[in-house]
Amino acid sequence: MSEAPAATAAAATAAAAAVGHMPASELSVDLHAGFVKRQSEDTDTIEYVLTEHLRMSGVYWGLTGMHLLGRLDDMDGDGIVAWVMTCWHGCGGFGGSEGHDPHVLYTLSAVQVLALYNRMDLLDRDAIARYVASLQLPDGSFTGDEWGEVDTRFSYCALSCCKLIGRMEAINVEKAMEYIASCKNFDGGFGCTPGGESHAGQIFTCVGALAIGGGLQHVDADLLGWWLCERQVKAGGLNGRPEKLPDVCYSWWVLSSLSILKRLHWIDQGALARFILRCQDPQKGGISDRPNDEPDVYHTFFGVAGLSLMGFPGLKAVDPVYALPTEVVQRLGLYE
Ligand code: GRG
Repeated sequence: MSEAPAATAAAATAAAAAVGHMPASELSVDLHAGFVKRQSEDTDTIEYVLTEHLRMSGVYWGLTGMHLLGRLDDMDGDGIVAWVMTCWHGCGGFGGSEGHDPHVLYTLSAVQVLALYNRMDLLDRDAIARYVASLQLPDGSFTGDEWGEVDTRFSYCALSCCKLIGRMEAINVEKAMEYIASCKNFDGGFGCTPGGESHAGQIFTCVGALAIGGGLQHVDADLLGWWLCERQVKAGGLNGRPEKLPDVCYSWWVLSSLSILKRLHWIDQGALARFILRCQDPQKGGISDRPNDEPDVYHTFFGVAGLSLMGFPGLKAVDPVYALPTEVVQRLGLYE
Protein backbone atom coordinates (compact mmCIF):
# COMPACT_ATOMS: atom_id res chain seq x y z
CA MET A 1 0.00 0.00 0.00
CA SER A 2 2.96 2.36 -0.48
CA GLU A 3 2.08 5.54 -2.31
CA ALA A 4 3.77 6.43 -5.60
CA PRO A 5 6.90 8.52 -4.84
CA ALA A 6 5.60 11.62 -6.68
CA ALA A 7 2.30 11.57 -4.76
CA THR A 8 4.19 11.05 -1.49
CA ALA A 9 6.52 13.97 -2.15
CA ALA A 10 3.63 16.26 -3.13
CA ALA A 11 1.64 15.31 -0.02
CA ALA A 12 4.69 15.85 2.20
CA THR A 13 5.32 19.29 0.70
CA ALA A 14 1.68 20.33 1.11
CA ALA A 15 1.55 19.06 4.71
CA ALA A 16 4.79 20.83 5.64
CA ALA A 17 3.55 24.06 4.07
CA ALA A 18 0.38 23.90 6.20
CA VAL A 19 2.43 24.32 9.38
CA GLY A 20 5.42 26.17 7.95
CA HIS A 21 3.13 29.04 6.89
CA MET A 22 1.43 29.48 10.28
CA PRO A 23 2.13 32.82 11.99
CA ALA A 24 5.12 32.39 14.32
CA SER A 25 3.38 34.72 16.81
CA GLU A 26 0.82 31.96 17.60
CA LEU A 27 3.49 30.26 19.70
CA SER A 28 4.14 32.32 22.87
CA VAL A 29 7.91 31.83 22.90
CA ASP A 30 8.64 34.44 25.62
CA LEU A 31 5.95 33.08 27.92
CA HIS A 32 7.11 29.48 27.49
CA ALA A 33 10.77 30.36 28.04
CA GLY A 34 9.77 32.25 31.20
CA PHE A 35 7.68 29.28 32.37
CA VAL A 36 10.52 26.76 31.95
CA LYS A 37 13.00 29.08 33.70
CA ARG A 38 10.63 29.68 36.64
CA GLN A 39 10.01 25.94 37.03
CA SER A 40 13.75 25.43 37.48
CA GLU A 41 14.00 28.23 40.05
CA ASP A 42 10.84 27.76 42.18
CA THR A 43 12.29 25.07 44.41
CA ASP A 44 9.70 25.61 47.18
CA THR A 45 6.74 24.25 45.23
CA ILE A 46 5.10 20.88 45.85
CA GLU A 47 5.66 20.01 42.17
CA TYR A 48 9.41 20.54 42.57
CA VAL A 49 9.58 18.29 45.63
CA LEU A 50 7.42 15.57 44.08
CA THR A 51 9.54 15.40 40.92
CA GLU A 52 12.91 15.03 42.69
CA HIS A 53 13.33 11.40 41.57
CA LEU A 54 13.14 12.32 37.87
CA ARG A 55 14.88 15.70 38.00
CA MET A 56 17.61 14.72 35.54
CA SER A 57 15.04 13.99 32.83
CA GLY A 58 13.11 17.15 33.77
CA VAL A 59 16.29 19.17 33.25
CA TYR A 60 16.79 17.51 29.84
CA TRP A 61 13.17 18.27 28.80
CA GLY A 62 13.42 21.89 29.93
CA LEU A 63 16.80 22.58 28.35
CA THR A 64 16.03 20.89 25.03
CA GLY A 65 12.77 22.84 24.89
CA MET A 66 14.68 26.07 25.60
CA HIS A 67 17.19 25.23 22.87
CA LEU A 68 14.42 24.65 20.31
CA LEU A 69 12.84 27.98 21.35
CA GLY A 70 16.25 29.65 20.83
CA ARG A 71 16.48 30.50 24.55
CA LEU A 72 19.07 28.11 26.01
CA ASP A 73 21.21 31.09 27.01
CA ASP A 74 18.53 32.17 29.53
CA MET A 75 19.58 29.21 31.70
CA ASP A 76 22.52 28.95 34.10
CA GLY A 77 24.55 26.48 32.02
CA ASP A 78 27.59 26.28 34.32
CA GLY A 79 25.42 25.66 37.39
CA ILE A 80 23.41 22.97 35.61
CA VAL A 81 26.48 21.16 34.30
CA ALA A 82 28.02 21.18 37.80
CA TRP A 83 24.76 19.80 39.27
CA VAL A 84 24.62 17.01 36.66
CA MET A 85 28.09 15.88 37.67
CA THR A 86 27.06 15.64 41.34
CA CYS A 87 24.60 12.88 40.26
CA TRP A 88 27.33 10.67 38.78
CA HIS A 89 28.30 7.38 40.45
CA GLY A 90 31.70 5.68 40.23
CA CYS A 91 30.01 2.64 38.63
CA GLY A 92 29.44 4.81 35.54
CA GLY A 93 25.72 5.62 35.83
CA PHE A 94 23.87 8.79 36.82
CA GLY A 95 20.98 9.08 39.28
CA GLY A 96 17.85 11.19 38.82
CA SER A 97 19.01 13.60 41.56
CA GLU A 98 21.96 13.98 43.90
CA GLY A 99 22.16 10.92 46.18
CA HIS A 100 19.76 8.85 44.05
CA ASP A 101 20.74 5.41 42.69
CA PRO A 102 21.96 5.17 39.08
CA HIS A 103 19.53 4.26 36.30
CA VAL A 104 19.96 3.98 32.53
CA LEU A 105 17.23 6.60 31.87
CA TYR A 106 18.93 9.26 34.01
CA THR A 107 22.30 8.27 32.58
CA LEU A 108 20.94 9.06 29.12
CA SER A 109 19.38 12.32 30.31
CA ALA A 110 22.67 13.40 31.91
CA VAL A 111 24.61 12.63 28.73
CA GLN A 112 22.00 14.53 26.69
CA VAL A 113 22.31 17.60 28.94
CA LEU A 114 26.10 17.57 28.63
CA ALA A 115 25.74 17.13 24.86
CA LEU A 116 23.47 20.21 24.74
CA TYR A 117 26.15 22.23 26.54
CA ASN A 118 29.01 20.69 24.52
CA ARG A 119 30.58 19.44 27.78
CA MET A 120 30.97 15.74 26.95
CA ASP A 121 34.64 16.18 27.91
CA LEU A 122 33.52 15.85 31.55
CA LEU A 123 32.30 12.28 31.00
CA ASP A 124 34.20 9.08 31.75
CA ARG A 125 32.92 7.41 28.57
CA ASP A 126 34.48 4.01 29.31
CA ALA A 127 32.87 3.85 32.77
CA ILE A 128 29.47 4.83 31.35
CA ALA A 129 29.80 2.23 28.59
CA ARG A 130 30.69 -0.47 31.17
CA TYR A 131 27.66 0.52 33.26
CA VAL A 132 25.27 0.36 30.29
CA ALA A 133 26.77 -2.95 29.10
CA SER A 134 26.30 -4.41 32.60
CA LEU A 135 22.53 -3.92 32.17
CA GLN A 136 22.25 -6.06 29.00
CA LEU A 137 20.81 -9.57 29.43
CA PRO A 138 21.71 -12.61 27.25
CA ASP A 139 18.48 -12.24 25.20
CA GLY A 140 19.59 -8.73 24.15
CA SER A 141 17.16 -6.81 26.40
CA PHE A 142 18.22 -4.22 28.97
CA THR A 143 17.26 -3.70 32.59
CA GLY A 144 16.87 -0.14 33.83
CA ASP A 145 19.08 -0.62 36.87
CA GLU A 146 20.42 -3.28 39.21
CA TRP A 147 16.88 -4.31 40.27
CA GLY A 148 16.15 -6.05 36.99
CA GLU A 149 13.01 -4.54 35.38
CA VAL A 150 13.18 -5.11 31.60
CA ASP A 151 11.48 -2.69 29.19
CA THR A 152 12.10 -1.56 25.60
CA ARG A 153 12.43 1.98 27.02
CA PHE A 154 15.71 0.83 28.53
CA SER A 155 16.88 -0.62 25.22
CA TYR A 156 16.42 2.83 23.66
CA CYS A 157 18.24 4.54 26.55
CA ALA A 158 21.15 2.10 26.32
CA LEU A 159 21.55 2.40 22.55
CA SER A 160 21.15 6.19 22.47
CA CYS A 161 23.58 6.62 25.34
CA CYS A 162 26.25 4.38 23.78
CA LYS A 163 25.88 6.15 20.43
CA LEU A 164 26.14 9.61 22.01
CA ILE A 165 29.35 8.70 23.84
CA GLY A 166 30.77 6.81 20.82
CA ARG A 167 30.86 3.39 22.51
CA MET A 168 28.46 1.22 20.49
CA GLU A 169 30.98 -1.62 20.58
CA ALA A 170 30.44 -1.97 24.35
CA ILE A 171 27.03 -3.63 23.84
CA ASN A 172 25.71 -6.48 21.70
CA VAL A 173 23.79 -4.44 19.12
CA GLU A 174 22.66 -7.45 17.09
CA LYS A 175 21.05 -9.12 20.12
CA ALA A 176 19.51 -5.78 21.11
CA MET A 177 17.89 -5.53 17.65
CA GLU A 178 16.62 -9.14 17.89
CA TYR A 179 15.04 -8.48 21.28
CA ILE A 180 13.24 -5.37 20.05
CA ALA A 181 12.02 -7.27 16.98
CA SER A 182 10.56 -9.88 19.37
CA CYS A 183 8.39 -7.12 20.91
CA LYS A 184 6.65 -6.41 17.57
CA ASN A 185 2.89 -7.02 17.44
CA PHE A 186 0.37 -8.07 14.76
CA ASP A 187 -0.64 -4.39 14.32
CA GLY A 188 2.91 -3.34 13.46
CA GLY A 189 3.43 -1.64 16.85
CA PHE A 190 5.69 -2.52 19.76
CA GLY A 191 5.23 -3.02 23.50
CA CYS A 192 7.40 -3.01 26.66
CA THR A 193 8.24 -6.72 26.43
CA PRO A 194 7.26 -9.55 24.03
CA GLY A 195 3.44 -9.71 23.84
CA GLY A 196 2.99 -6.29 25.50
CA GLU A 197 0.30 -4.00 24.05
CA SER A 198 1.34 -1.57 21.32
CA HIS A 199 1.70 1.92 22.75
CA ALA A 200 2.98 5.03 20.96
CA GLY A 201 5.59 5.74 23.66
CA GLN A 202 7.07 2.25 23.38
CA ILE A 203 6.90 2.52 19.59
CA PHE A 204 9.14 5.60 19.70
CA THR A 205 11.65 3.73 21.86
CA CYS A 206 11.63 0.67 19.58
CA VAL A 207 11.72 2.51 16.26
CA GLY A 208 14.34 4.93 17.65
CA ALA A 209 16.49 2.08 18.99
CA LEU A 210 16.19 0.16 15.72
CA ALA A 211 17.21 3.33 13.83
CA ILE A 212 20.28 3.76 16.06
CA GLY A 213 21.28 0.09 15.83
CA GLY A 214 20.69 -0.30 12.08
CA GLY A 215 17.65 -2.56 12.53
CA LEU A 216 14.84 -0.65 10.81
CA GLN A 217 14.26 -3.62 8.49
CA HIS A 218 12.35 -5.14 11.42
CA VAL A 219 9.64 -2.46 11.06
CA ASP A 220 6.66 -2.89 8.74
CA ALA A 221 6.60 0.82 7.90
CA ASP A 222 3.25 0.83 6.08
CA LEU A 223 1.42 -1.20 8.73
CA LEU A 224 2.92 0.76 11.63
CA GLY A 225 2.52 4.08 9.79
CA TRP A 226 -1.18 3.32 9.40
CA TRP A 227 -1.55 2.45 13.13
CA LEU A 228 0.29 5.66 14.05
CA CYS A 229 -1.80 7.95 11.87
CA GLU A 230 -4.95 6.32 13.28
CA ARG A 231 -3.91 7.97 16.57
CA GLN A 232 -5.22 11.35 15.38
CA VAL A 233 -8.61 12.22 16.90
CA LYS A 234 -11.24 14.70 15.69
CA ALA A 235 -9.84 17.51 17.87
CA GLY A 236 -6.56 17.24 15.91
CA GLY A 237 -4.46 15.84 18.78
CA LEU A 238 -2.96 12.36 18.98
CA ASN A 239 -3.58 9.58 21.50
CA GLY A 240 -1.15 6.83 22.48
CA ARG A 241 -3.40 3.84 21.71
CA PRO A 242 -6.96 3.17 20.54
CA GLU A 243 -9.90 4.67 22.48
CA LYS A 244 -7.69 6.92 24.64
CA LEU A 245 -7.73 10.69 25.04
CA PRO A 246 -5.37 12.86 23.01
CA ASP A 247 -2.34 14.21 24.84
CA VAL A 248 0.26 16.73 23.62
CA CYS A 249 3.12 14.38 24.53
CA TYR A 250 2.05 12.02 21.74
CA SER A 251 2.83 14.84 19.34
CA TRP A 252 6.35 13.62 20.01
CA TRP A 253 6.02 9.86 20.50
CA VAL A 254 3.82 9.41 17.39
CA LEU A 255 5.27 12.11 15.17
CA SER A 256 8.93 11.21 15.74
CA SER A 257 8.14 7.59 14.80
CA LEU A 258 6.29 8.71 11.66
CA SER A 259 9.18 11.01 10.83
CA ILE A 260 11.75 8.18 11.17
CA LEU A 261 9.51 6.07 8.90
CA LYS A 262 9.24 9.03 6.45
CA ARG A 263 5.45 9.14 6.81
CA LEU A 264 4.98 12.42 8.71
CA HIS A 265 2.60 13.61 5.98
CA TRP A 266 0.17 10.76 6.71
CA ILE A 267 -1.47 12.84 9.45
CA ASP A 268 -3.18 16.24 9.31
CA GLN A 269 -0.26 18.34 10.57
CA GLY A 270 -2.21 21.62 10.51
CA ALA A 271 -4.89 20.17 12.80
CA LEU A 272 -2.24 18.76 15.17
CA ALA A 273 -0.36 22.07 15.31
CA ARG A 274 -3.60 23.91 16.13
CA PHE A 275 -4.33 21.38 18.92
CA ILE A 276 -0.87 21.95 20.46
CA LEU A 277 -1.28 25.73 20.21
CA ARG A 278 -4.66 25.47 22.00
CA CYS A 279 -2.85 23.76 24.92
CA GLN A 280 -0.70 26.85 25.63
CA ASP A 281 -1.37 28.68 28.88
CA PRO A 282 -1.89 32.30 27.73
CA GLN A 283 -1.23 33.73 31.22
CA LYS A 284 1.69 31.94 32.82
CA GLY A 285 3.10 30.19 29.73
CA GLY A 286 3.84 26.51 29.29
CA ILE A 287 1.88 23.80 27.45
CA SER A 288 -0.47 21.25 29.02
CA ASP A 289 -1.61 17.76 27.98
CA ARG A 290 -5.01 19.02 26.72
CA PRO A 291 -6.59 22.49 26.36
CA ASN A 292 -7.23 24.30 29.68
CA ASP A 293 -5.23 21.85 31.84
CA GLU A 294 -2.23 22.80 33.99
CA PRO A 295 0.99 23.27 31.98
CA ASP A 296 4.21 21.46 32.91
CA VAL A 297 7.74 21.22 31.54
CA TYR A 298 7.21 17.71 30.08
CA HIS A 299 4.27 18.76 27.88
CA THR A 300 5.92 22.08 27.07
CA PHE A 301 8.96 20.25 25.70
CA PHE A 302 7.05 17.61 23.75
CA GLY A 303 4.61 20.20 22.37
CA VAL A 304 7.44 22.42 21.15
CA ALA A 305 9.36 19.40 19.81
CA GLY A 306 6.26 18.21 17.91
CA LEU A 307 5.83 21.67 16.37
CA SER A 308 9.52 21.69 15.47
CA LEU A 309 9.22 18.31 13.69
CA MET A 310 6.39 19.83 11.61
CA GLY A 311 8.52 22.85 10.68
CA PHE A 312 6.67 25.47 12.76
CA PRO A 313 8.27 28.86 11.98
CA GLY A 314 10.93 30.24 14.31
CA LEU A 315 11.78 26.95 16.03
CA LYS A 316 15.11 25.17 15.75
CA ALA A 317 15.00 21.73 14.17
CA VAL A 318 14.86 18.60 16.33
CA ASP A 319 16.19 15.15 15.47
CA PRO A 320 13.44 12.47 15.61
CA VAL A 321 15.77 9.64 16.67
CA TYR A 322 17.83 11.31 19.41
CA ALA A 323 15.26 13.89 20.60
CA LEU A 324 18.01 16.49 20.57
CA PRO A 325 18.43 19.62 18.46
CA THR A 326 19.64 18.74 14.97
CA GLU A 327 22.63 21.02 15.40
CA VAL A 328 23.78 19.02 18.46
CA VAL A 329 23.35 15.73 16.59
CA GLN A 330 25.38 17.16 13.70
CA ARG A 331 28.09 18.45 16.02
CA LEU A 332 28.42 14.94 17.49
CA GLY A 333 28.52 13.42 13.99
CA LEU A 334 25.88 10.81 14.89
CA TYR A 335 24.95 10.12 11.25
CA GLU A 336 28.51 9.98 9.90
C1 GRG B 1 14.91 10.81 25.08
C2 GRG B 1 12.58 11.49 24.53
C3 GRG B 1 13.49 10.54 25.21
C4 GRG B 1 12.99 9.47 25.89
C5 GRG B 1 13.77 8.46 26.63
C6 GRG B 1 11.84 6.87 28.77
C7 GRG B 1 11.82 6.97 27.30
C8 GRG B 1 13.13 7.08 26.56
C9 GRG B 1 10.67 6.97 26.62
C10 GRG B 1 9.33 6.82 27.25
C11 GRG B 1 8.34 6.39 26.20
C12 GRG B 1 6.97 6.23 26.76
C13 GRG B 1 6.59 4.90 27.28
C14 GRG B 1 6.11 7.28 26.75
C15 GRG B 1 4.71 7.25 27.17
C16 GRG B 1 4.51 8.04 28.39
C17 GRG B 1 3.03 8.09 28.77
C18 GRG B 1 2.28 9.28 28.41
C19 GRG B 1 2.50 7.08 29.40
C20 GRG B 1 1.08 7.13 29.81
O1 GRG B 1 0.53 5.87 29.62
P1 GRG B 1 -0.99 5.73 30.05
O2 GRG B 1 -1.40 4.33 29.82
O3 GRG B 1 -1.63 6.78 29.08
O4 GRG B 1 -1.18 6.27 31.44
P2 GRG B 1 -2.70 6.66 27.94
O5 GRG B 1 -2.44 7.89 27.11
O6 GRG B 1 -2.46 5.38 27.19
O7 GRG B 1 -4.00 6.71 28.64
